[in-house]
Amino acid sequence: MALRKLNAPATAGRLANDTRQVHTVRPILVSAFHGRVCPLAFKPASKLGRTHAVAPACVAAPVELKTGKPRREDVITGSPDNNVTDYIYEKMGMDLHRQADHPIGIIKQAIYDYFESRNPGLFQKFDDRYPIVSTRANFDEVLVPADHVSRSPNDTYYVNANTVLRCHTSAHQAETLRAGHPAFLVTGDVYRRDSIDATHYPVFHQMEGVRVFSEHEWTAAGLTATQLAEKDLKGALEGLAKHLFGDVECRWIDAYFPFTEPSFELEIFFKGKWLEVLGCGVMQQIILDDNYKPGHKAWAFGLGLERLAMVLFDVPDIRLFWSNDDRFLKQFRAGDLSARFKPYSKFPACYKDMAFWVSPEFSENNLCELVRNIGGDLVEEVTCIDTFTNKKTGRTSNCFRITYRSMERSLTDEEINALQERVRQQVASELKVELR
Ligand code: FA5
Ligand code: MG
Repeated sequence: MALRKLNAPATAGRLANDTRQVHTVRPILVSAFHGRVCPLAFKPASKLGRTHAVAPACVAAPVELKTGKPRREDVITGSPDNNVTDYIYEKMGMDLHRQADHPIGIIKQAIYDYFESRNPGLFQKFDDRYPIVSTRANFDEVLVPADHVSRSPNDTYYVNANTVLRCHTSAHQAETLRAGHPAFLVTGDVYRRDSIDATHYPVFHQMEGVRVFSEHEWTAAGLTATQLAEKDLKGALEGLAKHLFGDVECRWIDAYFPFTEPSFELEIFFKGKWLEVLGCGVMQQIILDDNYKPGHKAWAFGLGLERLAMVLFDVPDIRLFWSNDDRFLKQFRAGDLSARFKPYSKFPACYKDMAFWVSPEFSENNLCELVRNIGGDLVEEVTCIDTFTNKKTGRTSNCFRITYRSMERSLTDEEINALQERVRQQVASELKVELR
């Protein structure tokens, strides 16, 4: 992942991984600052502030209750801003999180059960919110600044200029608070143009959690409002990690999100690397004041359900969750957290390298999108393995390695060569780069 977000401003790069300081303890550790950034954790140069009109305070507003698979013409609209592909549309409405025997459905239920046992009856649960939302809900109402990288069509799927496929379940925070709920869990499919590897997929599932406190609660605890929210948040999530994983090695990382302060990410040590599984923090006061009632405090989190399911069930590649293969699906059963994925066989990978002179318009996300549209789930990883700038001409060359591998069968050379040839042709014609 070293070159993720090639296009992001230097301050937002993921390249600072090795400079971060983290303190690690078992089973959970609390940490210090690190410079790593994810799409929603990009800190703009401008100071956080209220840069957008947000909804006026109101007590109860109806929540959009459309459900089911959206119609194709409501997603692939012909608008000049539309950048959703059929590959993405096909994934909509599959609702893996609502399938009781699917690992994503199992982990959702396990998290529900945990919160139910910790605070019986407290959390309202929603798992059928429509995934097509306004830019206002997805960004403005959670204070995402106008110049934030996550708003770019390079990162987000736009249905039209004012409507997106939600890129996080935080899109439902404000409306659910306005409906008057003091504690809730919202689960759904979310969509992002992103890099390609074993832990990133353009469609995945998140669960948003929010809990509001009132003044008597922090007074009774002898804490400030923020202290109580932070303490309860970390206690809840550390308890969740223990409930799901037992003695797994975890650490807290200080983070940045526009909608929380302070903010944290939780990472779990999985297959030799730290894997980020969630973002969270103390909700920005203005979101609560505008959408709930003044005089309260809240925490919020957003969990990546695939990431948690990978750790719990020992699933090595995120593409497996979309498999129709019974050899995968039959390994899991509702309520059974003890299943561990047994690979049916590891098919060989095939690597294809491709070098080109980039142009200012080039982005890794555009490349990944193009490769995914041609190769579908046969694409395991796209990674930049070399980059250099010619001193004389000032031109920069990138070499990307595309790894093809099926989870289900062996691939033939002819098949891969044909795919790679289409990739090369489209890269040259659509990405404004010059193949070398
Ligand atoms: C968010 O989406 C914030 N909305 C989370 C949040 C909510 C923070 C409430 C504070 C308060 P982030 O972009 O880091 O943050 O994504 C959250 C989680 O989604 C990640 O930790 C990871 O588990 C998962 N995730 C992100 N991108 C992908 C991807 N491409 N594939 C699979 N999982 C992903
Ligand atoms: Mg993150």
